[in-house]
Amino acid sequence: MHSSRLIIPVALAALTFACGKPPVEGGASAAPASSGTSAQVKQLMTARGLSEADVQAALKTYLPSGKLDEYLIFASGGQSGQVLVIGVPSMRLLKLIGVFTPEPWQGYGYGGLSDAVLAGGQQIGNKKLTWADVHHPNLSETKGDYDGQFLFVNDKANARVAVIDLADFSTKQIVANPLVGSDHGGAFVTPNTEYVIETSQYPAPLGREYAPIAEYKEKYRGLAMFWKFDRTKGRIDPSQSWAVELPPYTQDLADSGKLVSDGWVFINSFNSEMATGGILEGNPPIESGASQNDMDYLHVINWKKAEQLINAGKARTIKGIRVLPLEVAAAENVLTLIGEPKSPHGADVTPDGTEIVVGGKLDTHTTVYSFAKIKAQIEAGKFEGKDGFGINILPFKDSIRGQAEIGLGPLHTVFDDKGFAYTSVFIESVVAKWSLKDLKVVDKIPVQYNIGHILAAEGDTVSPDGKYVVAMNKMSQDRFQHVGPLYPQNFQLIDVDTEKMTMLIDGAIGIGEPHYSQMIKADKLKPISVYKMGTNPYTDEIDKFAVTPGKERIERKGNVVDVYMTAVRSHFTPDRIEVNEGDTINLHITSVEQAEDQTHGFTIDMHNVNLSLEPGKHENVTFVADKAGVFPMYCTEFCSALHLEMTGYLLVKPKK
Ligand code: K7E
Ligand code: CUA
Repeated sequence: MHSSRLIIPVALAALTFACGKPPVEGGASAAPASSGTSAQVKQLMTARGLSEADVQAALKTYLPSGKLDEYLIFASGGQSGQVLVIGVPSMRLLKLIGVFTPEPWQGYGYGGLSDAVLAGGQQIGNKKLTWADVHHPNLSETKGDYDGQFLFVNDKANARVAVIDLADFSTKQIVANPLVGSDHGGAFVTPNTEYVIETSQYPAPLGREYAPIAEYKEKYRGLAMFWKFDRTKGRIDPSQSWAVELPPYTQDLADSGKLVSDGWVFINSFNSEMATGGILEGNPPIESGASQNDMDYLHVINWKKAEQLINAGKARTIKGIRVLPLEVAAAENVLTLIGEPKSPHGADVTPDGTEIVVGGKLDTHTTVYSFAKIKAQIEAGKFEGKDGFGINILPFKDSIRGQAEIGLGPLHTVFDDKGFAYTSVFIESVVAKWSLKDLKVVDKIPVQYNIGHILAAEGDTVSPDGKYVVAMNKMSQDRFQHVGPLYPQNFQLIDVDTEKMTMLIDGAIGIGEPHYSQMIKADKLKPISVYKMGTNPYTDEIDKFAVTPGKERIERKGNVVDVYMTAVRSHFTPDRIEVNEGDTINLHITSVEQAEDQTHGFTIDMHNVNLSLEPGKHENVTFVADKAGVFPMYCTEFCSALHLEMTGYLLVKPKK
């Protein structure tokens, strides 16, 4: 229990300061206890049942109208296939970026240029993928620090990676991995974003081929994909990308080395038993088959060496991707293994790049591996043996600095600026703060409930900020109003600058299931406000069909009709399109607005076309007018007082 006398005046002092008066020296005793505000605030606290701690938390998270958040979280939207942008400390949802799933407000996947981006990842026959299981968003880095330019996310379900340009917060590219059927250790970047790393999860024959499950050990494989990122183009270049073949151990999470460990990648894994289930055939389920051994394997990849070998022609090309074969990776020590305690999850490199922290789902420890020890042993050829695939195994005891006793079910670890690590502890439902110096837990805070990932302000960079940690909780029973049997997930904002960690606020996430997020200082982002007139946002160039005011027209060649249209408050020109049933219509439409936040939308009745026309943006739409009739077109954004008048007709004359 806190003493109410002490803290209310502190809160009031802060309120007074916020109102423009100077803070009172001496805090508690000097606060204007008799002022009207004080009595009112006290009354309000009583009426709402708020403690002083609540008021402090409110003062730390409340943003008056017009005040901006200090940080932005880029959060996985989970099965929604999207990315959430959330402000900190307010925890307000600022945007939902359409990535793998069509998003109507942004006109993403509704007839315009974005359709080609979405189609980029649709690869199996005629099966159109319309969703994804987004796990890990990662911001682009320069020298190991977030640079605010790009965001990458992986789709675990279909093994794809997307590139989002933070100049306009929109998805520019989706690449599908032609070699594997699921991914997890992605989309992590190397410290200068040379590569976006995507490692597989469930082993399968490379190249998405068939092989009987009885041939698991011989034919099934894991993979570490290195997607080459071309920063000037802002796109992944598949032709320059390559991969390293891995044993079928069910690789899990990955992280890039940084600073001293730049050039290396670390991946944990959780099924060294190579269990394949077969419950009906009398075998144990995968979950127990995969938990027999006391140790699984941390995979250590020397990617700079792998890159040299690839360039030296040591690769085998599968489905157009150069793959460094397992035998070569093993023989050259591009890939080495180290034991890691039972069913690990999470592999996180410390900000100084010297250590790798691995959580042990079924172990109570996090294990801290020393990169210096790992490297020295690889160079000296000091191995304790080989696995069944001929890969050298480093001795566990000689590769670690130690283990931190964390609690039940440690998963992921993030870092602050003061030498502390924060680990999410799933079964115990806490965040454990521990010192990297002596590996001792110094504080724990309960979370509600069952935390998965955890994130910290700039927490994956070479220079974390401290300040905030967010617990990304899988369950939220009793935290929010009941909304049926599928509960919101709960992002809890935690202040880590206080002596003991303090809970600040619950953030209900109405889209699931988010896995990972990253938090960047907002002033590192430099998004544009308007596009240059006529810009095709997917080429970043002025579109060759861009329309300038006065040049609007309709051109007919046989049964192909090209419509050159502009949008400006509050009309489309032309506003009447007359065609014949069966005509193909190419609609070229440019927003000729240049004023900030003046967005128009464009839709045509019954044609499943919906565009977002931000100022300056150009869109091209092609469709067949296959049904005679009168179809209203209108603007879908309330753009002006005469927004409802921003309309017109598509008139399709019936065939005679
Ligand atoms: Cu732990 Cu996919 Cu990173 Cu979920 S993962 S929590
Ligand atoms: Cu333009 Cu409404």
